[in-house]
Amino acid sequence: MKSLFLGTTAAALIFAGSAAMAQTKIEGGTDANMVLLPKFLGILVFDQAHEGAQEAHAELKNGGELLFVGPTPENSVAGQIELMTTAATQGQAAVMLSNNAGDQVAPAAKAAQEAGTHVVTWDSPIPSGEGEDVFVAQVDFGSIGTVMAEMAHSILNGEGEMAILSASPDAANQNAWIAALEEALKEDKYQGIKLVDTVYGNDQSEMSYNRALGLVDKHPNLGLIMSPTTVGIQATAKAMQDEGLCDQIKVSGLGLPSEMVSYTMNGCAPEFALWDFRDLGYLTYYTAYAIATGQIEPELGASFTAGRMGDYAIEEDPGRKGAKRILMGDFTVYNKDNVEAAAK
Ligand code: RAM
Repeated sequence: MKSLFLGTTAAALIFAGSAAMAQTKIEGGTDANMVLLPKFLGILVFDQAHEGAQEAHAELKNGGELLFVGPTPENSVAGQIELMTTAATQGQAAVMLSNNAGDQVAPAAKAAQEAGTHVVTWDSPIPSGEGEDVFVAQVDFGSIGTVMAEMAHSILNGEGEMAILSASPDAANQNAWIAALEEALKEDKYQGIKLVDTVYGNDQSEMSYNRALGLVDKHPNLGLIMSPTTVGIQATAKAMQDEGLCDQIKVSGLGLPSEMVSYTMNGCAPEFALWDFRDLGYLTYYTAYAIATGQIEPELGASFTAGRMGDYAIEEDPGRKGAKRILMGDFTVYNKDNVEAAAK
């Protein structure tokens, strides 16, 4: 009896082990036309994601086309919806979308899926998850709230007024991160930090610059502007520097080291965070290609090896009920000790 019991347990363990290791190695060589669709063209981090996608495209010897198309900044919502519809009409195998259109893009994304075009989101998901095969999440969205709360705490020494300068009001990623920050700020540790305002610069430099100055006028006791966008944080830091305000109002959020290095070294933006957009483009391409070529199903538990980046699995998205994500990983916090090396 005893040996039978052990035998069954051992068999179960072996079975569980082999199931956990069942990674699909993605084979290249099948043609699939794919579209990388950022929020809009002209943002450096999206060009970096494109480079990562191009790397994967070459590595997988995809004889199909990789298109990089996006709307103009002023027409982002309508433009994204139109490009999604066009991709479906063209019979593209997959669209990789960084969503700047909230749930307004969902009907077009659903129609694309019904026409046989897979929709993989990255950077910014479709909030409802409708019309989306899976979301490639750069980092855990909840943890961004904690990281921003921590940076605010260390910059303000635990006490002071903070305002948020975001991207566009329809940007699903920034909206989720702001909600996560507000949640994190409820902790006792952060009770000295007062969030006084949230404004939107639409990921456009000049508008962000002006909105940052608007915050300064409106809030005489402001100590920090937290900007969870690479465009917003750079424009805000420039505005504070141009006005000679860096001693009074600090800047933090999500930024690109090469764009932020001078503001970190001169003290305007002592700390900020980000992840690697090239890796995000590479992993997104692998995911979309694996799905579009039928090598994995976009279902919970599907797991695969994404080239140089290793193993990933589709899991439930803790932030969006019923939606699925692949979690890329962690991000880096930059300060004067590491920003110069990262900016190279
Ligand atoms: C901007 C975009 C992008 C976001 C980064 C942090 O470049 O809004 O979607 O991920 O900031």
